[in-house]
Amino acid sequence: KFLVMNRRERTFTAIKPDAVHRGLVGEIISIFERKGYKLVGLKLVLPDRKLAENHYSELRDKPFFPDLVDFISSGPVVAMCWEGKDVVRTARKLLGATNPLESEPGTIRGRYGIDIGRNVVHSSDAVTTAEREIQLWFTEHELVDWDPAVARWVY
Ligand code: 3AN
Repeated sequence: KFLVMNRRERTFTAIKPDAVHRGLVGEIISIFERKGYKLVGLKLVLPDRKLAENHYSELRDKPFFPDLVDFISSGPVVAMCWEGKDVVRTARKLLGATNPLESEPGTIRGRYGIDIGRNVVHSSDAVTTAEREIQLWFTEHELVDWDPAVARWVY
């Protein structure tokens, strides 16, 4: 039972405005697809300040909070929900460290990010955070519960 639950773990991942502006959307989605995760939610959003403030509410006392809210609501964001075994923690590994001096070259941030405030992608930092963020960004009917095993046209 645990294994079944675990395989169906979900996370919220977002491609930030800097990456959308730079044309990195396909590249980033591809990394998650090829890793083996299942895409269950996907949309392009222009977040308003309320959504941005809510998303980063845990950082509201940080000095960079106003800049962070300005940035994330400054352009399109690709909101995604990915599903799979241990996806919350593994997605964070694919992203790499927040600080560009610490993100390994093989990671998304290590490959594409220079600035801590413009760091290309976001992904939930824990299962409980993921639940909150998925609810914040998606309605229930926007999440598609499809089964890759029923694709009979894949030989
Ligand atoms: P992560 O995005 O890796 O979970 P958090 O949650 O600590 O990191 O920070 C959220 C976002 O806030 C980061 N993605 C980054 O864009 C921004 N941020 C974090 N630390 C700083 C900082 N020292 N200066 C400017 N922006 C920051």
